[in-house]
Amino acid sequence: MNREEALNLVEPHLKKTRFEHTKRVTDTAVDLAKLYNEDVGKVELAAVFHDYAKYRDLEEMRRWIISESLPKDLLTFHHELWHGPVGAILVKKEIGINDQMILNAIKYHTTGKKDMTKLEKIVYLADYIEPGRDFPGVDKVREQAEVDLDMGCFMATKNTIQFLLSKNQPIYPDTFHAYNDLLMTIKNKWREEMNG
Ligand code: DGI
Ligand code: FE
Ligand code: FE
Repeated sequence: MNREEALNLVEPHLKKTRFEHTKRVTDTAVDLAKLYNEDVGKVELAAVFHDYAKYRDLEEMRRWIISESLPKDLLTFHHELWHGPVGAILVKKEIGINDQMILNAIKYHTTGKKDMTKLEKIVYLADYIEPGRDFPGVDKVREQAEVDLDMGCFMATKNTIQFLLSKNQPIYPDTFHAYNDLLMTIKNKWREEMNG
């Protein structure tokens, strides 16, 4: 499936502004894939379908979480967290994508997680820095994204956590796991550079 075919399949599921966001995420993700030597075809598909379930009926998503044995604690957190994991299920069932690497990049694109693959990091970061985003501090993340993929992801996670804290919003455990894991990775890299 090429980019054009994938975009045609996702378009009917999204509002116009979300479809535009999806195309910008895809362009951004492809740039990152080239920069960090990841498979462009896989990155492209994961990015095109990352928000596939964004506008699914909440009751339907609740049913998928239960019937597909997704983590039950999702149900006690904000429903905004559901479209990633449910999206991965639906992209497999409805679009027929079976590549687990791609499905996981969709699954974890909102929260991140511990031990993200390069593909997961690229989609996670592209979603945060695509040119339509206007988060406080996003320009600094865009700069770092071109220097170090882990540093870019770390800054995106840190900003997201800070934003959620400022709004007294609950923070999903995977978001904290992403933060801790990326911080450790960056610190280890610095240590190696100092000793190297
Ligand atoms: O789907 P998008 O709008 O393109 O972006 P997204 O999937 O990254 O994020 C959707 C929302 O989820 C965003 O407003 C931030 C929020 N979010 C991310 N991590 C967490 C979270 N919300 C809660 N409550 N807890 C989290 O850990
Ligand atoms: Fe999303
Ligand atoms: Fe998105």
